[in-house]
Amino acid sequence: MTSQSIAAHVVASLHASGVTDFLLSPGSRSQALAIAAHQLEEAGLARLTVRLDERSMAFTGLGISVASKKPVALIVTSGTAVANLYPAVMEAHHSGVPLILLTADRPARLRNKGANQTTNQVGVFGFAATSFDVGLETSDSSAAEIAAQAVLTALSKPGPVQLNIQFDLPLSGTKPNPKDLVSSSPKTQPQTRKLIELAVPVDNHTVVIAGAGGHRAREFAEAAGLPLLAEPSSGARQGGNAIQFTLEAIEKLRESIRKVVVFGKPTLSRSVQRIISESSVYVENSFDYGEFDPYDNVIARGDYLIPDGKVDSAWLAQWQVELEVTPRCEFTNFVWEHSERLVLGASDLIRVLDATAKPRQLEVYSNRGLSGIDGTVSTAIGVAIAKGPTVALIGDLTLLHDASGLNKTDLPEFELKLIVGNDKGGHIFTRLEVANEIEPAVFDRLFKTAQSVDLAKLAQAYGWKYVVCENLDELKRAMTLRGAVIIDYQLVD
Ligand SMILES: Cc1ncc(C[n+]2csc(CCOP(=O)(O)OP(=O)(O)O)c2C)c(N)n1
Ligand SMILES: [Mg+2]
Repeated sequence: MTSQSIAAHVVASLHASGVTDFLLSPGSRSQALAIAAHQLEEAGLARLTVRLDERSMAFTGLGISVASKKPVALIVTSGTAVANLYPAVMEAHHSGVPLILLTADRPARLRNKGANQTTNQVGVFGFAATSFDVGLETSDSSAAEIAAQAVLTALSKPGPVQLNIQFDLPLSGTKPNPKDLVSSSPKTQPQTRKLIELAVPVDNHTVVIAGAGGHRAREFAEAAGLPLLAEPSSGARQGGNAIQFTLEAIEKLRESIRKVVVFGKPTLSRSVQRIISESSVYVENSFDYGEFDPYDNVIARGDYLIPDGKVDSAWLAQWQVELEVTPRCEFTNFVWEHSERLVLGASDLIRVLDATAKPRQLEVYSNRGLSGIDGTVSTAIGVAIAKGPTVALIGDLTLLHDASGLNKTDLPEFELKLIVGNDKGGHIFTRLEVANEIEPAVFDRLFKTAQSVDLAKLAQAYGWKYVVCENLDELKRAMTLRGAVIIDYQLVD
């Protein structure tokens, strides 16, 4: 049981259980895992993506996993490197993304003794990741079994699983090669779930709501003839039942809404939360996003909802309202209508789309597990690596928060347009009550945090193409650029 044989057996076992993407941030303690993952890639059995910053690396892995719908393994060295996985691990826990966290560790005998780069890594992610500790005494075959179990756990929950592996000197070698171990590795497959159906009585006071993960809502709404309020990231804002001007329509019809049928996890608007809190609620269980009952008013839930009846078309017709659109809305709708694969940042722009986007068929991703503005650039890079040409629509602070995610060193070629709605600070906060309660200068300092970073230089430093746009014609031209592009769209209200 050398470091290298443990690493090779773990990597081979992960592959046998369906992991084909490995991501790595360089380090010493993790060298055996790095070598094993590289050998698997050399054999044509996996893709290895290397990124310096563990936080960016983890979000890139999250993007790859969400887009490829497969478990992904992340390799890091010991110490603070492990903690840098935390934001992506929390997001993955709350959105059901199967990440396998391979955290290299010192031997357990060195814990709590002042040894360099040594801490208590086991279980460091708390509730957000199931944890296994692979000690020095673990045999190669047991390590392979634990790795297979880790994938099974990650897929069954679904969510992140930590495989903490202790390594002693010598830390690496070149044998065995994991490609020779794959066929003899244990194979696991999650059991298929038995779905419990639930028939939901529907009437002309019922609406269907789709939050993140709620793509099944479209099918239900169309079968029932009901209006569909689908968040842009739900994958259900499509077809004839999906409402375009959602918030305006809710305003008009609030009094008539008595029952809501919820798919996924809605998070974007207070209006939708209000109708959920004031109605009888039926929920389709989301295995990715978990429990949804924030107002303790769910009447019934099932794994697969089917409508009991069909409502006459007059109710749906009432939801077709018109609204005069603002420049912000024209900008977001332009992007929505000119993208086939879209990553949405968590802030104001996704909410503008929620209120106004025209239903259409496209692939949408957004970190709505915890709605962080961290890691969005890296998540989008992951989606682009996994699936091909991608557009991301993000705010200026969201770009800066993950500026180190722009580092393309060692990444494979990818095609990503980062469209930055640049309003110089956090526009979203102008919608909060606090905006009217404190002095404008204090508001600007505590919330808006107007940035004056030179994005052209930032792009140049990291080797991205850069173009600034003042209007939609310029944006249209910028959309024809290829490769890694930052489009700095000047948003003035
Ligand atoms: C990691 C993290 N920190 C802080 C927040 C709180 N937050 C939400 S939106 C936002 C500002 C976003 O500004 P920007 O990206 O420019 O988008 P805009 O609202 O201006 O479109 C902040 C700080 C968060 N969601 N996630
Ligand atoms: Mg902004």
